[in-house]
Amino acid sequence: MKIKTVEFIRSAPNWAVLPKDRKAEIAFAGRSNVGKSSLLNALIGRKNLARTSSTPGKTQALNYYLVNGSAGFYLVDLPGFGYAKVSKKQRAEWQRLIGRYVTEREELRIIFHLIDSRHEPTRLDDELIEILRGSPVPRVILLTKSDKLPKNQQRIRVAQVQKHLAGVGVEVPVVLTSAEKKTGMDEVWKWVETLL
Ligand SMILES: Nc1nc2c(ncn2[C@@H]2O[C@H](COP(=O)(O)OP(=O)(O)OP(=O)(O)O)[C@@H](O)[C@H]2O)c(=O)[nH]1
Ligand SMILES: [Mg+2]
Repeated sequence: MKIKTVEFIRSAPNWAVLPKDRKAEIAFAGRSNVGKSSLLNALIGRKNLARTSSTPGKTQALNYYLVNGSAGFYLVDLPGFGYAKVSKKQRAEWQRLIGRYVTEREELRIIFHLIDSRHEPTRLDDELIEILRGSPVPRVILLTKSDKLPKNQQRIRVAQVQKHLAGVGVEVPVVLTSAEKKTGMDEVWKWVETLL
């Protein structure tokens, strides 16, 4: 994928303000702090275009980044799924927006579901797996922060997650990534090219 330009377009806190220009969209979903914004930055080779933070809850709306201008497509950075430190009402609203987005958004071509490579999928990961099961859009699981995992653990972790998914009857590709070390970026772009 040749990336000529990337620009931040808008931060959309609700359905009504999603872009209306019908460009293809690629979404990054996952629980708060899993590394969605960092991965997006690593993919486009920019340090901090998508704002990241060691404190969960940094991304608080659907953030749209336009790649390659008017003939291009959007990368969409989603708010952390199930982020606990906002009000119950706010959390429910985001959850509903994310749920509606992944099931109804016609422009959506791929959903990357990010899961921390260091741990077994959590309850929140499972909740998102269930929501995504209702989506017609192809999805790929990206295991994040693999640089924090000893080398000999990395393959084992991929296999464990695949087994976990098989256990709940979900069959999707699993890719090991690190935004820090840029691991897996070519493979992620390959999925984008295949499904766009
Ligand atoms: N070692 C390592 N740390 C990472 C990696 N990716 C992200 N992090 C760190 O994890 C923390 C969270 O990263 P973000 O990219 O802000 O996570 P997010 O999923 O966008 O979080 P929210 O916006 O709160 O939902 C930051 O401190 C990052 O530096 C990685 O590949 N390796
Ligand atoms: Mg973020």
